[in-house]
Amino acid sequence: MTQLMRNRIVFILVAVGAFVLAFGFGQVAGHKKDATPKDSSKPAPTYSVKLLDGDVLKDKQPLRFEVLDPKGKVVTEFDTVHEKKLHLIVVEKGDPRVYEHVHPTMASDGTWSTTLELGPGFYRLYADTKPSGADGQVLTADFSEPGISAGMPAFNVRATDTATVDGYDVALKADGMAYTFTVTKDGKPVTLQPYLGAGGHLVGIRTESLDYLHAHAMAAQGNTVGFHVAPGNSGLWVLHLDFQVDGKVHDATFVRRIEVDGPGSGMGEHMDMGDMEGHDHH
Ligand SMILES: [Cu+2]
Repeated sequence: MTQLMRNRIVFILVAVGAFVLAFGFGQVAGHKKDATPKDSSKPAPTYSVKLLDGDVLKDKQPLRFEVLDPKGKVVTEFDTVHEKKLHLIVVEKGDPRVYEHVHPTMASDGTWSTTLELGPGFYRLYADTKPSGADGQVLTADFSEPGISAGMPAFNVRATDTATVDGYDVALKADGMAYTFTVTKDGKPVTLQPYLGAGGHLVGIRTESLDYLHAHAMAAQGNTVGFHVAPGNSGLWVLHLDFQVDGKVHDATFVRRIEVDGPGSGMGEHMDMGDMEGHDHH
């Protein structure tokens, strides 16, 4: 089998997986379950993301979008949360280990834009933002980048408790929902720096349903940073630890099977626990 054929097969598998995700789980991921059923069968209008160049992104074309309020009006006023007005997380839908966390810029008319370093694939974006006067929002949209995938290694469904990124070794110790990460380089502890107003950021994406969680660490202690995670649903989660050393941000990726007691909330949570840095949203 030629490399090209292999790549094509990988791409087809990714495509099939993404369609299964889109149609099989889209309903679950797209709507927050309502705790108190209302008379109306229609969901209340909410904030949304509108992609401005369609849902197919070609050749490193910038991603451009607007945030619309429940009436469909473009939002131009946002509160700063963790030093940014909007945090954009992008994952590959079939393999959430493929991940970007960027901070798009907004033009005065409310057009957000950013470049992404993605290859061909099927993606979900999470715009983590707080329109002024509204609650914090995690808004999602899907897009794809056409072409032949370079071919990711097979998805490793075994839980991992170590990760290596850019020469840094990161070890995870989980005690219930308390997750502690320790970062070393060449066997020696490093000094973690605050990143975007926290000791570290932890983004979790549940495979299949693509639930989202974002936790902020307490201030890092030397080379150790701790989180309390609160996933809404049991399942296989991909965790991305964003940490900063010597002015550079790194992403350590873990796969964890997380069991949650009782019925899940359905959507994961944006949580902000034990945050010891001062923030303007408090
Ligand atoms: Cu961010």
